[in-house]
Amino acid sequence: MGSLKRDVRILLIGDASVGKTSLILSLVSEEFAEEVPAKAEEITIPADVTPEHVPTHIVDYSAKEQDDTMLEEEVAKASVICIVYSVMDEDSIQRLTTYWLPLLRSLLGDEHRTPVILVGNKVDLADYPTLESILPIMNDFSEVETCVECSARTLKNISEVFYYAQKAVLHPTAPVYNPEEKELTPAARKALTRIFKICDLDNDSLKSALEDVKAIVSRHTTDGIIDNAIALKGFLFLHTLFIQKGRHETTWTVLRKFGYDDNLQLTNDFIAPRIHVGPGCTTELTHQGYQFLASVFDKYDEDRDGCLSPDELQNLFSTCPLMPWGPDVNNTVATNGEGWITSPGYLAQWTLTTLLDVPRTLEFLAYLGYHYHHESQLSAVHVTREKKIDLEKRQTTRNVFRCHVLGAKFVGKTSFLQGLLRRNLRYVATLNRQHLSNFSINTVQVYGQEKYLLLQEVDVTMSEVLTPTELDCDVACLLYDVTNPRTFEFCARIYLKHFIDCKIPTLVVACKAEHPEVRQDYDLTPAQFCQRYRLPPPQHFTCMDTVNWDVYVKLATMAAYPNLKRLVHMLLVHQRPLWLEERIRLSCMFWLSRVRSFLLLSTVHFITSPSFDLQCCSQCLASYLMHIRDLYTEENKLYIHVGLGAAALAALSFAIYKIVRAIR
Ligand SMILES: Nc1nc2c(ncn2[C@@H]2O[C@H](COP(=O)(O)OP(=O)(O)OP(=O)(O)O)[C@@H](O)[C@H]2O)c(=O)[nH]1
Ligand SMILES: [Mg+2]
Repeated sequence: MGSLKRDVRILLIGDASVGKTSLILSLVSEEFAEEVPAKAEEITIPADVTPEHVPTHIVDYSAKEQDDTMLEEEVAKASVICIVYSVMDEDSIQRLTTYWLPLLRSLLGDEHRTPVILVGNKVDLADYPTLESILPIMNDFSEVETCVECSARTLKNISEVFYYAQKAVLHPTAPVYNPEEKELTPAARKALTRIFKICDLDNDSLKSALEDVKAIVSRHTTDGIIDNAIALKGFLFLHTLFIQKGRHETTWTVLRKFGYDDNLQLTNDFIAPRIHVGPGCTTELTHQGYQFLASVFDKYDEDRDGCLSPDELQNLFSTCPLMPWGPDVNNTVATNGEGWITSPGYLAQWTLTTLLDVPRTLEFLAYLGYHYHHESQLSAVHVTREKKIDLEKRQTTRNVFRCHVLGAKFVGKTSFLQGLLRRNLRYVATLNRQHLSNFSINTVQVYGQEKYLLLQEVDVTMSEVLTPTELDCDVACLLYDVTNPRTFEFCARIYLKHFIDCKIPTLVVACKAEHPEVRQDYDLTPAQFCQRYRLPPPQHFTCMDTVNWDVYVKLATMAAYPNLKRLVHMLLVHQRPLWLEERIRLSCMFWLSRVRSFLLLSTVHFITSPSFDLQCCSQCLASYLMHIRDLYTEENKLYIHVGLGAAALAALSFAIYKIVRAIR
């Protein structure tokens, strides 16, 4: 990412006989040739032998062999132009300003950006300094990057000419420095300010700068050093100094590292690296991505209250050209009582952006300075494997699940979405309706693991037609209102039209469940409907005072384990609290591992010992029983009995095996 890898094309123009061809041939053969052709062939110097490590083409021009159109073409193709004059030929010096520089402006435009170098040749013939008459030209023609004197005969400064030419292309002055004002251009100030903010990791200026650098800054600026650290003003001063001392490459190396091109715009490669997301795959943040974004949060949460006040949020995005989030973000993720985004809410919002619009996440990671610590933003994003494979393998590594929420008008979709942010009706009533969002996202525990559940309100109340994108979710949630008899029919129709044949798990939710349920105007009651179509029974939901959080856990569980439909269904039918499901799973795992180790021990023992070793076996059994005694509580009784039964059965099988072997 350091410097731009591209070709440099150096064109030499100037009056006849000033020594253009000789200069080129002297550079190539490292000796002066008395006889030279009118025009040298184009020369390409491979990257590894040039000082800046870029392939360089050197192109000669001769009026004897080329007409104006050919010159025009070459000028257009050149990345830098050397106008050669002879220090001994006053005419050739005059013609720099009367002919050559105006010609370039007429061909390339008055404000052209092709750097020009004035090259005074045949300095071996002059015994007095000649540059004085040339330097003022630089003030009148800002495109002139530098002047250099040389001799093709003595080889003096020959390689410097080409080095300056390369440098003028790779580290041009015009975009970063205004020589008339003797200061950085506004674009350079803006870019360097952004870089300063990114490098200032703890938001208290650059403390670690070298002491002598700080000394220089403090000598030349009033508040360049604050609290023994380089402040923004000092940082900008340092770069002005680098450019004034001809060390443009220092400033440009910094700018390139942070993604800037020659026009001080962030390059496309930098903000939009290619990422391939195949069909059925999703995008999630990696651990590195979360870590980086969390560190940005910590840096800007200046009062350490775990929330971003509007000012802190503004500062956080001050290195970006625009705010990525609108006012609706406060109703999409968790906030504090004042509506300020909390740290988990902030990470949830990035999770949402990464899932729905990964190019935007990549772009903002670049603006926020992800490259300062990592090679590319791609390491912050993970493309999940196809959902089809997850279903085949019956397990998923995904952490973010999409749930589409559908329901007739006024059934309570918005409140259901807000409930995921643990907001009750009273709180929702205080919100500005215009800032409400169609999304909400929060973390939910699924079998002890933290997963993101993203709810999206899909508005199909009029058409009842779902597009493939509207169907693209991990779980569907159909809402009806227990107080309105005409709301369940919508759920039933949507289910029968769209979800009955697809593999998306579906949950019917009865909203406003604090009220008594009225009979729905539909052939079947919601419970009968769910039973007929083998759906989990309708889940009652209210967010009047406290929110029924269980529903979200169920949705996330169904999304995470779509192929365990029956199990989830069974658990939901019996309305067991979730801790019990967790307990069953953990207990099963525990007892399985116990039985397995017992079996292993017994097997090893039975197979290796020729005779039955009572002592060893009883030791093994004793330790096993000790475990059981510790765990034998009222709650665990059932599972222990099952475990013991399994172990006994296993032991019996081995005994039979042993006996059969002994008989044979
Ligand atoms: N003393 C001295 N003579 C030089 C130097 N460079 C070139 N010459 C001589 O100047 C004359 C012109 O050199 P060229 O290299 O042919 O000049 P050019 O600019 O290519 O000329 P055109 O192709 O006609 O435009 C030749 O006689 C060279 O030997 C130099 O550094 N010192
Ligand atoms: Mg020539």
